[in-house]
Amino acid sequence: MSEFFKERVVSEPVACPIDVYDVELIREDFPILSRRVHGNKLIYLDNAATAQKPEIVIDAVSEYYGSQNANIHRGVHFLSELASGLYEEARSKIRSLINAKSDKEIIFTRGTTESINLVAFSYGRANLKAGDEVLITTMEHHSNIVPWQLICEQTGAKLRVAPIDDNGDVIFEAYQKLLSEKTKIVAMVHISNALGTINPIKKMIEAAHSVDAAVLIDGAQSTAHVSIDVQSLDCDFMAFSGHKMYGPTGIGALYGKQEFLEAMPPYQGGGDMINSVSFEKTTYAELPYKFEAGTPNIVGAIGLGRAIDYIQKIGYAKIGQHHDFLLHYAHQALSAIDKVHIIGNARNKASLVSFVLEGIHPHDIGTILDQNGIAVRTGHHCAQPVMERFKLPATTRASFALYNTKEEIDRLVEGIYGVIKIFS
Ligand code: C6P
Repeated sequence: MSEFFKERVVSEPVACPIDVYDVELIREDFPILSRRVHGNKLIYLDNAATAQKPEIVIDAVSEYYGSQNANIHRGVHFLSELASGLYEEARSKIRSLINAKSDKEIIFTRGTTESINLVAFSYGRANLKAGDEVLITTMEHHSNIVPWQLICEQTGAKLRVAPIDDNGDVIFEAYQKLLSEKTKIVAMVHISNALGTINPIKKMIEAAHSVDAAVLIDGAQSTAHVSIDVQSLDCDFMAFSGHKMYGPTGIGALYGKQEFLEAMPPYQGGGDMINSVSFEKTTYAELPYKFEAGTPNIVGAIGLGRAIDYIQKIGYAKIGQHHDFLLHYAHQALSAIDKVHIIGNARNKASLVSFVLEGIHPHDIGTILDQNGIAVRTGHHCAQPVMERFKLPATTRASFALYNTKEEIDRLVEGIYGVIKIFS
């Protein structure tokens, strides 16, 4: 058995965080949670892949198409102005959520993946050259690896990778050692989707800035879990997705410091991103429109704005406490099962648990759990280097949201005992 399969010490009397709100009331806001799957009550524990949507988000989408639909920034007619206003209001909600200085610093994108590609292909292409380095960590999602590989191939820059330890924490001293005057960009995940690790990004950003590297934070898993203040973090870019924070799919945002975005060339060309076009010379629109070519996902942005309202109504403090409660309960319950090994025991963890069950492939676990109505993710979680680091082909991952309950974790545990029985 590998070194990192050391059992987490569960017998220690750890104070269990207490639950802070009436989760049953919250669940009423999510219509999908009352559906059945294969004849069983749905237990949705795949929130790191995408979260379910509260009624107010679903209503926003239907209201938009039912009574507000028009293209934005193009017409002087009533509906166009209405839709433009709602779209821009959503931008302001994002600005306020992450405490950016100005709406100009919020670019709507399809999500985290597109936001990172925007930075790689605009900022990266303009600023990297042979001999430069881009630093990432071992726990990155493919979305924060492949764009950098592509841009390194094009510019001759080199991709460096900061290692992680057996608990799933970045080895800070090794990270620091990799930083040098060659490091031009540091791109790192805030919360790992495969391990749950919450990285100490403020300290890591400070270290990156000490060598004058620009820093991009992959915040895909952050905005559903923790309050973000980009000014206090002092990151240069942050990418995130709406669908993981109870908003629609196909919408997300890139935060960029205004001075960075001003200096960057456009990422795509088309309508709405120009000031004037002629065959001789085209000039670009001001921020944020310079980076929003073509008709955007208007309804997605409006839905995301509503999701932000929803999160803020509950508040990150309460959400965080509920998540801690679920994480703690799940860790205790899962590690008490013989032959279950939790992968990822970082000092600071978000509410997800990746685990393996000796001798049983995660896909078999996922398929059997599904028959019981339990949705978990199995596989490499688009983080193959993490699997390689732990010498595993895959894990099973249960990821919790603000509507999950302790009873659902009990059902997961029962389901796992059922899997063990089938295979024994
Ligand atoms: N992780 C998961 O099941 P998009 O697909 O662009 O919304 O997000 C990409 C992404 C980037 N970074 C991290 C840390 C992520 O977790 C994700 C998406 C999902 O874990 C789908 S692979």
